[in-house]
Amino acid sequence: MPSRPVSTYKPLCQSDDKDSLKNDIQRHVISSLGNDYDPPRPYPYYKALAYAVRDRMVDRWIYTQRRYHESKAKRVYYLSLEFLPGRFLKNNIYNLNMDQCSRQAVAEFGFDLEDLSELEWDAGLGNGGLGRLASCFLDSMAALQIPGHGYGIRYDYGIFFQTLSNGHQIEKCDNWLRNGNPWEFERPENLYEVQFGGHTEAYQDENGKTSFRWVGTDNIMAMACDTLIPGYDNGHVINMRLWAAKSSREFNLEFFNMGNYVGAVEDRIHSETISKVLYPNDSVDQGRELRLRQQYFFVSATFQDILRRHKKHIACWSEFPDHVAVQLNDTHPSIAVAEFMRLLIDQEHLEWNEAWDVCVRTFAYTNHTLLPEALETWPAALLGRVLPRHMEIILEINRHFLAKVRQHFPGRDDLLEKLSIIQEHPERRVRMAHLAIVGSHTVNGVSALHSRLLQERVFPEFVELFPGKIRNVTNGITPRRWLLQANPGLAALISQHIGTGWITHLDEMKKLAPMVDDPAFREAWRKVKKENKQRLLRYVLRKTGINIDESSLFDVQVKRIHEYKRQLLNIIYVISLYNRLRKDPSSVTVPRTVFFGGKAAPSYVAAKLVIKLINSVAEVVNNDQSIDNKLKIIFLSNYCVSQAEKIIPAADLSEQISTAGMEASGTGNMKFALNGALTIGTLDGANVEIMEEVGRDNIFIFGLKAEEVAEKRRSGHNPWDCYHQNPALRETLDMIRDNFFNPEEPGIFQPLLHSLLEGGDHYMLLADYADYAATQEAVDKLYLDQDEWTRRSIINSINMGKFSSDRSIGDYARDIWKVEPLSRADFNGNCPLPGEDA
Ligand code: 26V
Repeated sequence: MPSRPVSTYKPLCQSDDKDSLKNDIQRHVISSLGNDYDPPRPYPYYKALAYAVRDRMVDRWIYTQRRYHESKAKRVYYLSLEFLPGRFLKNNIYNLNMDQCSRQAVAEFGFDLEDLSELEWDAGLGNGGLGRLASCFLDSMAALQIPGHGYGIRYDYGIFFQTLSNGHQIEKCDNWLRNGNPWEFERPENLYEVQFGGHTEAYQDENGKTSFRWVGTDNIMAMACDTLIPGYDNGHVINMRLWAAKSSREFNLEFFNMGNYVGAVEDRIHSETISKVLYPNDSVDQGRELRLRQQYFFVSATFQDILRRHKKHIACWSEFPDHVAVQLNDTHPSIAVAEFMRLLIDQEHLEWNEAWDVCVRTFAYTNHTLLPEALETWPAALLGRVLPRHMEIILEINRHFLAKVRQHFPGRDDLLEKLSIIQEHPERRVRMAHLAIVGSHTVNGVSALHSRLLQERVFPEFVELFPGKIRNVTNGITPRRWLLQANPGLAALISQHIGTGWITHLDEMKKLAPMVDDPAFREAWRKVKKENKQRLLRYVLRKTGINIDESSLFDVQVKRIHEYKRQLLNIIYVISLYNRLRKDPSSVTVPRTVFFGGKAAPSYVAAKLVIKLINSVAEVVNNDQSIDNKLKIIFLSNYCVSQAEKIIPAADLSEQISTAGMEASGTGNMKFALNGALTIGTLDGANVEIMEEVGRDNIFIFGLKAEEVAEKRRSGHNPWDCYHQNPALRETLDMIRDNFFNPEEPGIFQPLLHSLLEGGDHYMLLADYADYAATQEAVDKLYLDQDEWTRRSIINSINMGKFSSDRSIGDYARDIWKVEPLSRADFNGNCPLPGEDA
């Protein structure tokens, strides 16, 4: 091969000074957007700024990809059906360390960077924690200079847009690409064909060996759309490649020539539905064919892309796992195990055992939930119809696997049924978690407790069979978005005292420990919180027309609405507070504003009813003049990443109150504590580790522990006992029963009461109520001592080092992926020419 010519390319617009940025903004307004630059209008200037920022990432991105290529570094592929990046503008500006000059540049056009940033649509290609985790992880891979790639689907419609009508959730479609997306590069030249349906055929290859091919398929094209993810101030830019579905018929002239023009277009629309919409997947809604097609579509395109990139550089397949690590974000991409086996066997003609060894050494799988109803399974009939060859391969994987089980547990036929990848009853289904476990070298849970419960409760037989395979990597969040960018006041205060090292080494926040005893520092800390609260208050006034008392305790629960997350427990306590206020306003010493935010899956009836209840209670409470403005309830519609950035820095109290043993980790809990909120929470998920880091005295822990929940469920829990023993609770439940908050729609909340009292209180809400209420009183008591509250707020924030996603990614890189960061030296040199390796 001829060697590549030495690059003479010089960056076109790398200068990060204000004037060159201004110049580029104006150039883009004119030549990229075709607008008059005078008078400046906000939207074109937002977009032009985005283009000018993107210009400054492209060179570094090409350069980074070129370094990956030349250093032959091992790479990580993070496969996720969900990413929740939120808005990009400020994130990219901060990561490129361009905030000063960007602010100045737009100011000279008469704009405020914050206002321009608000014009960007929030990219919501995920449901909640799992998707946001994927985006935090990409930020950390870029920050740590780990050769990494994110792969997913470019949905036309992300998570639905939530509005409220008479207190009910209404879903609207999230047409996030309506005004175009200045951050992405569409690559119509970068297409792969993905097969569906058809059937399989056996044939004899040239050596007389029986091989299989998959024929008669319906094919769809996958088009790459790339978004650049810059690392923090390090010149490293990684790629998030999302696939958009395109019809293959578009390229088939014959189809048109047959005269069926309209039919061809219809067919094209049908093909392109594959990447139309993100599934709101956290309700029991399984077995949807389109969802399976989405999973395979994305996996197939991704593997074609990975193999294209690596095939020519490896001497033999057994060294492939030395170059490539693939992380499966939950079971959603786990069909990849069967797909990679298919490629190795049918196309590369490896022997089964050889292929299997390569496969297992390539994959690792992250489990994100213990809830049995949330573990994905596909009807075997459906999988066999959509992906016939994969079904055969899965059965073959299972045959080999069960042989191993028999060998390991002789005579234990009961275990075969438990461990099998195929569930036989009541219907034949493929258990994707089993496929992922068997097909991976490492499986991890996302907090210490979750990983232990996975080992002990969900997969004990797998632990015995594969000792050491199931491990823990505790989740984390990126301090760039969740502190530097979301809370500039606090970030500045911190940097003033300890410098800016914390931005990439969050552990350094501990250097602030001596400041806890400095009254002036505490005062400054309080001042920042106050300003953040004022900012949120203005937002709430704009959005809802409701006036909030800025000195009230801001008590916040924002997350998906789910029974196990127990927003219902929170609102029941709030009703009891209201009752106390009605009887005697002076009995409540701390005014509270209780914030709720979150979406319910559209088909999740109970969760939607909780939203309605919160809003009904809010309506009554917020309009009751007799309670001296001591309680307000705010349900903020359409909770999303950009709204989280406004809410979290303003919170005093963070509600993390899931039934112990049910929240795998939580990541909101980390964001709140990092921003100085105190947590009221159960010993669930990562709350346990947060308590360990901040100290038992600096967190409000209540309720049953995971083991106690299990024990109570076994021995029988009688919710009526709680009802009878607690007059305040009883009064509250009676009010709901008697339609106090919903005289116009009597009876609508009965299903909620029924699940608590008649349905056995599965989520232990009544069992935990008394302790929760008592702990809320301890919260009030502490809040009266503002100085002590602030002290604990600081202690929380400065001890969050462990929960940086840099630590999580460091753990994955070292223990699971075995990849090394590229050294800084790799990033000093000439900019390369754009190469074929992107
Ligand atoms: C899915 C389903 C589907 C069936 C009904 C119940 C149910 C409940 C939850 C889910 C979501 C499962 C995957 C998920 O989003 N897990 C979240 O992952 C976060 C990142 O690791 C973690 O912080 C959250 O605790 C975990 O719920």
